Amino acid sequence: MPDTPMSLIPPALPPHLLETQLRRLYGHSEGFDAWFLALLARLRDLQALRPSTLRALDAQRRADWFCDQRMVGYCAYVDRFGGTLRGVAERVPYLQSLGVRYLHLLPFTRPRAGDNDGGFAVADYDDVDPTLGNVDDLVALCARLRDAGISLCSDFVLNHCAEDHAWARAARAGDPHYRAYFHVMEDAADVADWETRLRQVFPHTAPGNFTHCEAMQGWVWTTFYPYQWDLNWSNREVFAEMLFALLRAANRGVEAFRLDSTGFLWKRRGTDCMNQAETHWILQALRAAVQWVAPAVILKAEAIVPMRELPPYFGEGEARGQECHLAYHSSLMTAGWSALALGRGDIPAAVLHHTPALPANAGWIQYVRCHDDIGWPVLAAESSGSGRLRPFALAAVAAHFHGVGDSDAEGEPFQTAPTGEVHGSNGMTAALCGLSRARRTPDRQTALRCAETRFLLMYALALAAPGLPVIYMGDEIALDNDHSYRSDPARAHEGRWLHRPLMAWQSPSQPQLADASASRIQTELRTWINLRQSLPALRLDASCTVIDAPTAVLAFLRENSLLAIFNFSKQMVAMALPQGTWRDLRADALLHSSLPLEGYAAHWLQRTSETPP
Ligand code: OTU
Repeated sequence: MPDTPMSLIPPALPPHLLETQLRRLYGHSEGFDAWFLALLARLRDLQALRPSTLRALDAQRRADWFCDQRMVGYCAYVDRFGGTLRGVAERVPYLQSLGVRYLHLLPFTRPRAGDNDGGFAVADYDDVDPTLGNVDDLVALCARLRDAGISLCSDFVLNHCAEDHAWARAARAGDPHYRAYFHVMEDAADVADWETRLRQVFPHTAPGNFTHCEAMQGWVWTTFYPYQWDLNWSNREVFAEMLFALLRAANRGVEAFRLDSTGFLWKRRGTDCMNQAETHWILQALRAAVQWVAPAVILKAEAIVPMRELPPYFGEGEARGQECHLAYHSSLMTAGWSALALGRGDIPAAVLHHTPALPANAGWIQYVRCHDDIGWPVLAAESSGSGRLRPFALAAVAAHFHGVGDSDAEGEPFQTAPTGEVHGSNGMTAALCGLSRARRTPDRQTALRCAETRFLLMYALALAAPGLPVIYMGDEIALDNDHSYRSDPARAHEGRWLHRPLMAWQSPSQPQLADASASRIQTELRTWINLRQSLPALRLDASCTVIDAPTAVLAFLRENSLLAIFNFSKQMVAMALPQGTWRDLRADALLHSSLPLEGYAAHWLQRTSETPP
């Protein structure tokens, strides 16, 4: 268990990394000292403006507040979950009944008019999407959630803003100050040179990383969609503007920020511009400022990169533990799905075994699905095999979830690149686990039970793995894919809307259940969540040790007392148990020496003694 963490009451001065890292980034720029002192003054203003209720939270909150095993997350679009921010507030009792204590609402800031990548093209960081409510509604929702013991996590889209953001409009109007907020190439050869090393995020719907803009008399850097203009973080004004925007949101009551597309921030010629050292200096400076002004607030890196590239996002060396508090373990998520497709528990076992140790008061986000595709390339290194892990084909995994061959999955490919290498897969958990297909199968009881077992296996893994587990909206009632986007001209091009269904409600506290499967999944998931919340061995930062198991099985010990076992094959497999006596926490049975695992079974066993009876 971590030592009693230090108090969060802000010290008289900001953590030294604020100045150290800002000097490394911008110290060469003209007038840096005066700029830095002015920045400190603005930060003190934001400290003074921080509401007393939030300062009380700062004072009482421990540095490890988010590490408790009772922290279970939920991720949802405001409009698809509650219609508006007020609708979300009305459904807080429902979230409480699910055991949720961390709510990630997808972007609710004012987005670009028209297509806006689900809100990830931000036109105003300080305003709320008028279709969802207003700033007062946001402040009220944060207070309502706080009273209910739920912490709001908000996206902070810091790599880019919308092309109709005031900064971009001013730049297009010829203002040189704001033109410098963006990366503008005036020469096609320059663009071609940069492109040679850059990755393609949307090779199918938005190929290339630059968009020509007549008004800008050049090409603007657009890693994502053409209307998402990458911000120039080598410009200290961008740092200041974005820091102040984040802290103003923190002073409205946001307690966690999902730093979107964090890996892309710093552009360096001759590289893929991913995960650059300067990106970490930026994040460490942001962390230092946040810790000074709003110490109760945490930062979550959204860096969908192989897990070996993730430790720097928590801070290394002199900055160890001084960058982000959380990061998505997308490698374990994709490894779980790979295991399900191939019947190989050894794949997530290898990923868990090689998961890097993290600083104190820092951890992973564990998840099954989210609003994005499953991005298979994060597992490229593991798929080529290493040590005892036999190679596996990510293309075969993706094909399984696209329903190829005898698969009963109903996922769909996302952004298949022209070169054909596997990119991503879309689909709700129900569709990927075969439950959608089973629901339409005549003699469906067997198919339903098998699909439901696979579904629950995936969530029992996310709930037991080291980290903070986040449930994706609709999974808790086994919602299917939503195909309606195909007939919506504004969304038809964007396959990820397949797994962004609307929640239907009987009442604000009870969603509409589609069928008996939805009811069984709802009941079973709540049982696993309640179980997790009673087990200190499942704290985010509790140890995790993978133990030997048959190839089809993943088994790991948490704090040497909670043994989680998952059979990723359809066949029965016998699992030899470590010495001792174990209580199966679902079957409430005492076990020792071995456990027969049904197909796709998940078991959590608690050690009752070190010695067999
Ligand atoms: C993030 O995506 C968001 O989660 C996506 O919903 C946005 O489209 C995107 O940024 C632009 O804001 O940045 O670290 O499906 O997984 O683009 C990787 C592709 C990201 C996303 C990827 C991800």
